[in-house]
Amino acid sequence: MQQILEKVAKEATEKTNIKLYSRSVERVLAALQVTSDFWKVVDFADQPVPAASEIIKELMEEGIVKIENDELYLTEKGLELVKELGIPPYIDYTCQACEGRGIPFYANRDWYRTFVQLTKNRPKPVQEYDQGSVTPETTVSRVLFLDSREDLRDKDILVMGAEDDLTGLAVALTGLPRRVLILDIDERAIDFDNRIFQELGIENAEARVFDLRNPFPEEWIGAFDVFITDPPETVKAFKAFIARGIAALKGEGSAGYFGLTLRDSSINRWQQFQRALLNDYGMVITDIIQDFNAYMNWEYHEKTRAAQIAPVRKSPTDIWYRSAWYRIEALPGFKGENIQIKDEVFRELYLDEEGSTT
Ligand code: SPD
Repeated sequence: MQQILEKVAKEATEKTNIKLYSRSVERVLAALQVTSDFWKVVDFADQPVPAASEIIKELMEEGIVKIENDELYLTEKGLELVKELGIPPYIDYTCQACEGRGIPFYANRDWYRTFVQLTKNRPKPVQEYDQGSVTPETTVSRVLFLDSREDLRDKDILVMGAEDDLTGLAVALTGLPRRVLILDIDERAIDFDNRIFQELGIENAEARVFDLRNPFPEEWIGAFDVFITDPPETVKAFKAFIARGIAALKGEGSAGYFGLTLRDSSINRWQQFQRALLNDYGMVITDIIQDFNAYMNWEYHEKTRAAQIAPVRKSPTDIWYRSAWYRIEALPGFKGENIQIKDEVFRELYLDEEGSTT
């Protein structure tokens, strides 16, 4: 029986070019015992979409899973398999009050109310820039988290991309940092922020259109206490966003915050990034809060590779895309990279064999 898991993992690895293990198949089988929704299987099993999809297709070949009316079910053989191998159903003990973040977004009701009120007419996420905004509860929790790590008050803060989440705006609205600089390629997000700063007379925050594939000008290097970003999980984006963010940090004790997901990348990619953070950039990872960031579904889903390769045609109906929130801190000898990411097809920043939701 155990050999079936190994066989499925091997075949799925070959077809997706993503390294998968028996454990990956077990995670999918655990999820399938509590949901028939493919997108929830991806969520519960913490597998990249192409991996979850291929594992399910292989399990169907083996007669372990079936699809009825676009819903996934374990067959008799599948039920016997999970029983025999002792694979328990997925269990969710997530704290309902803080949604698993360890920080309740309502700890500062004023920040939450102000943010929700001011962002009612926020721009809609677009596929071109891999946008998919986090919930307002997530954005405000990011600010609370910063504050609880002493990375907010009187700090110079750089927000790099992902401003469809409006994290830079939420940070600036507290009035607590010394300076906030928001960079994003999307003019709509930048105009939205600057309009609010003007209306409210916020003078220490500024939003600028900037393509993060380009190097920072000298005056931004070593100029910030904190950077915040939420890049795609490709190696190119890691360099453009996170390595560049590290280059913008002032010194030891300066911190970086970013999201990494397991929906568009695998744990192998995480290992690669974590090694680079520690060995190449001299940073320490102080926090990883799994599923801290919850993303609202995006309207362009049907046009994505994720939708095309899914074993079902049904679109997600509920939140299923989440990412972990990382905090890293600079140690003596740290160094970032401020290189030009050029001559790349723009979509290569967002898509590779593991990523599929752009
Ligand atoms: N395309 C779907 C939305 C993806 C949003 N980006 C998440 C990046 C996580 N680091």
